[in-house]
Amino acid sequence: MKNIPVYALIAATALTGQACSSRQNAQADASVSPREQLRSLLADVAGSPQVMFGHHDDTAYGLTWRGDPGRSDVLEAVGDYPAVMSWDLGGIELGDSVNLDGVPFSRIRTEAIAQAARGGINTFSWHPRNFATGGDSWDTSDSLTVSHMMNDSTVNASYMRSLSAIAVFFNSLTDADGNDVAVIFRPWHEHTGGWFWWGTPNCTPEQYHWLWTSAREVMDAANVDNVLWAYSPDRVKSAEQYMERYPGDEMVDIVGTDVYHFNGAEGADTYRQDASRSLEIVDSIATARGKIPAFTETGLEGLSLPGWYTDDLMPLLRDARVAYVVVWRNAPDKPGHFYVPVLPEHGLDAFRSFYADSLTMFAKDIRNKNK
Ligand code: BMA
Repeated sequence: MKNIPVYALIAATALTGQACSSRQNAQADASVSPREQLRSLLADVAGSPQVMFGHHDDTAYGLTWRGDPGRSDVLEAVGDYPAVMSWDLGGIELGDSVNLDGVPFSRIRTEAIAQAARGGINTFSWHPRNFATGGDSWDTSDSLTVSHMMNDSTVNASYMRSLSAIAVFFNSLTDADGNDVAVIFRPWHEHTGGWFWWGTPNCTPEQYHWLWTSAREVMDAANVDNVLWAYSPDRVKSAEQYMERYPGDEMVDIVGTDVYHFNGAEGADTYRQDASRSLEIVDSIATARGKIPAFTETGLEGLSLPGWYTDDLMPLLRDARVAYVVVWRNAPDKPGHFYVPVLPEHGLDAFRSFYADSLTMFAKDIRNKNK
């Protein structure tokens, strides 16, 4: 059992509905791959009243620091690391050594492996440049971007090289014993909005589908077998809208949604309504298709409402069926761009109550679950 990560001890009772305990399942089958162990952990938590808490770039930097070993704004606030850490691969397509937010890919690798060693989970998004224009993910100036990626051999080759670089990165995630570290990959996110070049107004459903299949084909050809794939549109109004560009059951393991809280107190009702509607849709689709539901991104930038974690987020999580929730980053170099409180006036007390509540799971809760 030495080589089995901590979540090996949990199996997929939620998805399979099997009667024996999850611990028995995994012990009976020591050959369960790290990816299936991760799926089992996620399914297990999704089927419970609890939710794992996640934070983007948690141990890479915080509001007032960058790169300090072992540091985390979440750890400093509540004495524990988040259960889920989110990272971004943007910049890997340029061959850069640091990502678009200045985090070295070598550091992301080390931190993701450290997070897995403490029993936690890692999820990766990708904000790639615009392959046709050389602009960033938010460059929507060329509505033929995906068409160029498909049909222009030079643009296509550069995209394929980027996918290969991602495959190399995922294949490099191994623990101290040489076992795969399984992670979540969440490409082409928030496509129901119009701000990214892969968003709904900027490419056709067929082109969006091709983005998924091409990514999947390159990963499969490179034998990447430590990845669960997450589909995460921005807020949606209906299941039809959610499914409009769904790449297919064979392509997706996790269904999620990204819904942010804008406009402070004035925006609270809209946030509650939009998030609960999107999360209900996620739940119904996860149930119908045997997928894992997740709240893949949320947050209130700058925490202008100090009670946000208990007053706004917690009620949503109590009603939703999700395995995890991720809040975005505490940027040291972008004033006001933070989502986890560091100072009391931004709601440290509420965040500590959120942590102490039996609803939420942080890193130690995953470890304790297996004792
Ligand atoms: C956005 C912002 C940007 C950042 C990007 C990728 O939401 O945080 O500053 O570059 O995510 O992390």
